[in-house]
Amino acid sequence: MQNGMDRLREALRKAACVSVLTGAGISAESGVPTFRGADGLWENYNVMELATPEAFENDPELVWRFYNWRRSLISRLTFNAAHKALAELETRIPRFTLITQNVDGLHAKAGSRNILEIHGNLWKVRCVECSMIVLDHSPDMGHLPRCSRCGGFLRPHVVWFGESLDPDILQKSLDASRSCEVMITIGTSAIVQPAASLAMEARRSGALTAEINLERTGHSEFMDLVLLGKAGETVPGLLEGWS
Ligand code: BV8
Ligand code: ZN
Repeated sequence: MQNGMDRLREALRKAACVSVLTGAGISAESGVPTFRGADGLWENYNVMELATPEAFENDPELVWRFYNWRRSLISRLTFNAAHKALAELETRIPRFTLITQNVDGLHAKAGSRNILEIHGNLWKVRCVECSMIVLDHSPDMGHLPRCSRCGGFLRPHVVWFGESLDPDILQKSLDASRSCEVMITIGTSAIVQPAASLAMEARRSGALTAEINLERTGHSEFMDLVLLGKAGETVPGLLEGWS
């Protein structure tokens, strides 16, 4: 009986179209705190209460303290072997789409190209007045950064809870989930919607679905393959013996 890793390796070598959905777990070994792990709290705030438009409305300085804390932390971190292996995998698959829930920018740093950042990007800020988007890698944006064009407040260009995803990016993610032969989810608790529904879309469209995670999730029972282990070890293993 072939084990899960062998079945997934074989499917990847034959596939013309592969989609991958990543979550906070793929960045955990880089030192980026996950949302629901023990380190999911910041200064005894619940992240879920800070990553909302209401929190920004009520106390923009507190929300900026939270995001500046994440920016300065992540600015000192780098991608890990799992990010690197996905960038390598992309070069070997004719049509490869990386859909990420993460806003840390580590996939691009590792060399991935076709990335759909469905929850935005921590290194982009957006003006609440004129909607200008600026890429800014400064670790700390200050307590109430302003737009250089119109003086409006700047906010992190990320999708907060209760906000809709960019419709174009969401459509591309759905298309990539429905058209792939293999869909792999890596390091996601499969709780946040609509991201979590993408793997089910792939399954409904007949793709081979695989989950890579430290532990089983609410999706495990629906996946064809469940590979339990650290992303930093399991994902590079997909390339083994594939010259
Ligand atoms: C929307 C950006 C329409 C911000 C993020 C009730 C039921 C169902 C849905 C809802 C509901 N009420 C509200 C909703 C919708 C809500 C939602 O899904 N809520 C959840 C909590 C139930 N969704 C939304 O609001 C979305 N918008 O639906 O729009 C709409 C419009 C108006 C009103 C209603 C609806 C927007 C969601 C986007 C939120 N923004 N990020 C920021 O980052 O600051 S989500 C945030 O959580 C991150 O992006 C993160 O990636 C994401 C999901 O978490 P995971 O990535 O899965 O990470 P997590 O910590 O949970 O799990 C880590 C996993 O890794 C674990 O399984 C662990 O075992 C594993 N792991 C750890 N280490 C490793 C590992 N695996 C392998 N190796 C390791 N080393
Ligand atoms: Zn502006």
